[in-house]
Amino acid sequence: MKKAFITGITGQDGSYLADLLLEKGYEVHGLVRRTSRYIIGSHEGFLATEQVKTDNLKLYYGDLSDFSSISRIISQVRPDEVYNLAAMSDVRVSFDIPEYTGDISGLGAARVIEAVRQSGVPARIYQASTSELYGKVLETPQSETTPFNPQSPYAVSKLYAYWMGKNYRQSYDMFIVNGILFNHESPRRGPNFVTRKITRGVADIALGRPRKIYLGNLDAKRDWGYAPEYVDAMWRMLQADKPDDYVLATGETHSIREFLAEAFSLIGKRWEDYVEIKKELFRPSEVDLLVGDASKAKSDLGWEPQVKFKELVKILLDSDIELAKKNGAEPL
Ligand code: NAP
Ligand code: F7E
Repeated sequence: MKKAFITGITGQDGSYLADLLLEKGYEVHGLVRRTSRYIIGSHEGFLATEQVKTDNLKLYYGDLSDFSSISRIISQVRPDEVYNLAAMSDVRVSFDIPEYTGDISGLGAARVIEAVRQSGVPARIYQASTSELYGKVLETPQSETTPFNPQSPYAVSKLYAYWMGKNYRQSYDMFIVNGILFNHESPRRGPNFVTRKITRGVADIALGRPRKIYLGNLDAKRDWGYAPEYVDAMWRMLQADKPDDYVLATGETHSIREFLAEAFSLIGKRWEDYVEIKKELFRPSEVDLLVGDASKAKSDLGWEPQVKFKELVKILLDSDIELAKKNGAEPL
């Protein structure tokens, strides 16, 4: 039975990846923090209070700031595959806590890779890289050969992690891949990211609750895909014959304004009647346009995303309407 170790297992991608690997018959080991949320998805209800063993899922307390915890778990578990998904992943917040962001999203990756190296365990490593590396883009669409131009402490810390992965691959012949993933969303997306922020608001409005949605820059464009499809490609990258870096994207780009228009059209209302722009929600430096070229992932990994923009908006909105019916109104 193959063993995988996932950091960030309580996040959007980690929870879908755990589902996928358990389905494939893996033994899954996950890193959780004392403050971590419940494990979501099909493992809903497993509280991270101690090392919980439920069939093939085992959780360990640790933190990407704590080398000893990562090193201990890797030496103990001896995983075949390590997925480093943990990060301080909020781009806007990274401007407020730049040092912490560097420690977790940058140095944290170095700690994981170095812990694997020191352990001598021949694990394959997936590093969660990001389209934010392209920043103010120098080429469109963006592919694996597009130069990076990061625009936030988050992106700069992820650039360090990206290069540490490449450096260890070259220096020590380790199997390390960088997945350069464009934005991907789902009902498990954190509520502060713009897609869920919008669909949670629209869900309340659909149910007749009084509501404004406060937003920043509506002109930014993103290439939004569906998270469950993206975690499948993470797994594919680690099954390849040789380690490499891959862009995952849909190849379509839409503005926040278009996302709003689509979500509101599904409930037959005008977004202009419900949205207020707040200066403080703009970022010190913005990433204006992202659109990815995932043809390398298609040719090497046989991966092609199926869920595109309109379907994605509907998936998020339907799920948030169901959630709003259950939970009542939530503050945005
Ligand atoms: P997410 O939902 O924000 O999840 C982040 C995970 O990191 C959570 O499990 C969180 O645990 C964990 N974490 C945060 N700080 C930690 C620390 N100090 N020590 C250990 N764990 C810590 O992120 P996601 O959307 O699933 O994304 C997964 C990864 O891909 C991240 O590295 C993100 O930067 C990157 N990425 C995401 C996208 C996207 O569009 N979603 C695109 C490209 C790259 P808690 O539950 O304890 O907070
Ligand atoms: O912002 C604009 C904002 O926070 C998207 C992370 O997973 O994907 C994510 O980063 C856009 C930006 O995602 C609000 O200015 C307007 O242009 O949903 P977001 P992100 O910054 O693209 C990348 C690939 C990652 O790697 C990251 O970890 O939407 N926007 N008004 C707003 N954004 C937010 N959050 N809130 C607003 O009110």
